[in-house]
Amino acid sequence: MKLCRFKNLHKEIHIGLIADDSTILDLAPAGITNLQPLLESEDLPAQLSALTTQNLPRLAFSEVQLCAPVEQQEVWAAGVTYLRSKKARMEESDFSATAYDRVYVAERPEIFFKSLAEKVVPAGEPVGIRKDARWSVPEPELALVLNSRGQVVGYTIGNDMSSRDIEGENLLYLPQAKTYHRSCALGPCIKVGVTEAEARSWKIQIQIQRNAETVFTGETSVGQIKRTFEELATFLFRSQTFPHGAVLLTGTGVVPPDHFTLEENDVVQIDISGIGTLQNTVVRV
Ligand code: DO4
Ligand code: MG
Repeated sequence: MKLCRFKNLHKEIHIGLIADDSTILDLAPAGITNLQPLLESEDLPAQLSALTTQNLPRLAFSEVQLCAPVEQQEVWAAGVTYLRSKKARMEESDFSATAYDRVYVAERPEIFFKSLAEKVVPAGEPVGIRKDARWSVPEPELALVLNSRGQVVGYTIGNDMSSRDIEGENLLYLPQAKTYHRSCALGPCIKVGVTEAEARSWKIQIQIQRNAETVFTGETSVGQIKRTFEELATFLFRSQTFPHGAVLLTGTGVVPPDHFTLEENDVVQIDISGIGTLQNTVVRV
């Protein structure tokens, strides 16, 4: 089952349950006006199944505008969780190579703050590349949706937009390389009722188009992530509280070749087999 946030024709934000490829069930008449109480539910799949038996209004996708599937959750990101990411970072910077090498095998994962919910870019809106960066890439990542108890209650697609030249120059510049205007996209929906084992069989694919031509494609599998979801969530929640829950990006396993940088108007499409498609154009910010 897939949950989404959407704006209706009156520009009101509602919560929906995606019924099929073309229809959304509007949960507002069932008294559900926010995601958070649902995500805190002890048995979300059962609650959603019960909702499907109600006679709720059905809306066509063409009648709605999807919003990012976050309300007040902070968005965090794990890094260097795939071997491919470790190798790419070590090549990118002599200065930081040892740090990336060590964190890949360390007990404590790399976890960094990525975005406030209100700054998250939804599917269909532009993601940003920094004006002062020369080497910008998308990072297609599975994102864990966590409730306030640190439990994985769903999954969405994340794009951890990054400035590799800034990150490579000095590790202390990581927050500037990772967290800037329009640097985090999430969407299009939250897939619920899926075990970690099932999610690990999903494929992550990315395609970048420039002037209607494909300039990069890449693919990995969620199963290539070195750490378990529970391990990542447990570290995020250590000595920290998230009363609204949190979203945690799980790292990238797809890295374009070193000569590749994103340009304005490129179209980035990320597909995760169990979730759907997150597509955004690129704007310089
Ligand atoms: O420290 C670098 C960031 C790594 C990252 O974002 C990733 O591996 O996805
Ligand atoms: Mg990343």
